Amino acid sequence: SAPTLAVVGATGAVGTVMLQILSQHADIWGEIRLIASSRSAGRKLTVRGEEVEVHALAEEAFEGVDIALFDLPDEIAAQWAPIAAAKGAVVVDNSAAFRMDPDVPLVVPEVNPHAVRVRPRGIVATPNCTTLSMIVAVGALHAEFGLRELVVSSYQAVSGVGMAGVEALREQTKLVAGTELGTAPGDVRRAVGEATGPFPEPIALNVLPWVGSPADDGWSSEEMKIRGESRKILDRPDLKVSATCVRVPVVTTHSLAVHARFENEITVQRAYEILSTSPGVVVFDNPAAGEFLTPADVVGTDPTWVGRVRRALDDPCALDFFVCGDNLRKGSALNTAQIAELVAAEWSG
Ligand code: 2RA
Repeated sequence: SAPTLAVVGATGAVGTVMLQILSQHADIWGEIRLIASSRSAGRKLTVRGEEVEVHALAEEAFEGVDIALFDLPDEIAAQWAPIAAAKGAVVVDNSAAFRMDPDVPLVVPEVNPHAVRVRPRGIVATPNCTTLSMIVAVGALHAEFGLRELVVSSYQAVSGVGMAGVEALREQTKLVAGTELGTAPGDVRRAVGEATGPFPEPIALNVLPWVGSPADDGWSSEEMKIRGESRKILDRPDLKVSATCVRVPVVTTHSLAVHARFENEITVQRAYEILSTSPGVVVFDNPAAGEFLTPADVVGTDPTWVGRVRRALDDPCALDFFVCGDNLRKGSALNTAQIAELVAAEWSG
C-alpha cells in the first residue's frame, strides 16, 4: 500500500512550502500526517486540498509512519530523528544535526541519488539551503570537467533564518521607507534601532557579511557548511572551497557568485550545453539584451538558475557564473520532498 508520510515542523517557513509542494507533486502517499510543537497541535493546515489537523511532536505520533520529513531546529532534530527512526520511519532531515555524520547520506537527487540507499541510521540528510542553491549546477559541471576548487560569495535571503527573518526585514523596511536614509554613517542603524531581529546588524538598505554562528579562525558556520557539504555530496573530500556568506535584503531566494576551477580546460559553449541539458538547471544569460537573473524573479520556482557564465580571463580551466535558487523550495522543502520520493520508490520495488 502507499507509504504514510509525516511532515514534522509543518507550521514553519519550510513546512508551509512543503505542504504546497506535496499538493502539487504526483500524489504517491497514503496518509500525510502533520506534526509540530505542542504549541501548534490542533491547528488545521491544508494539504492535497484537505484540512489536516496538526499532531503534537511525541513518540506515538510516529506510529505507522514510513517516511518522516523533518524541518526542526538542530537540537530538536538531533533528539527526535533517532526516535522516529527507531519507530521504523526513514527520516529525511533538513537540519544540520546529521549532515556530516559518515553514517548519514547527504543527498541531492540530481547529483548523488545512489547515496540514498545506504543509510545505516535510517536517516538521510538534505543539505543547507546555500549549498543547495548552487550544487546542482556545480555538480553537472563537475561530472564533465572535474572540479578542483570553488570560490563562492553568497547573497542570502532573510527567510534563510525562517519567519523571524522575514518579519525583521519587513519591520525594518517600514522604518526606512520613503526616507533619505543611507547617506550618512549610522543613519540606517539609528532609524532601525535595537530591533534587528535575528540579525546582528540592520538588514534594510544594507548588506551583512555574516551568516550563521562563529566557527574557527574567523569563518562562519555557514561558510564551513558550504565547504563540508560540497565535499561530501561531490565525494571529493579534498576539494578546495573558500566561501564568504553575506545576508542581503531579499525575502526568499539565495544567490551565489561562483568561481569554479576544473581539472580540464573549459569552454563557455560546452558549459552552456551541460547546464542547459541538466535536469533542475535553467540557463538565463542575456546581458546583451539588458536582461539579468535576479532573486526577485526566481522566487517561487523550482530550478537552479544560472547566468553571467564566463571563462575566467586568467585561467582557461575556470568558469565564473551567478546562480539563484529559491532557498525554501530547492534549498529546503523541494529537495527534501525529492529525497522522500526517491525513498518511496523503494516501496514499489
Ligand atoms: C540561512 N542557510 O540562510 C541558512 C539557513 N539554513 O540563514
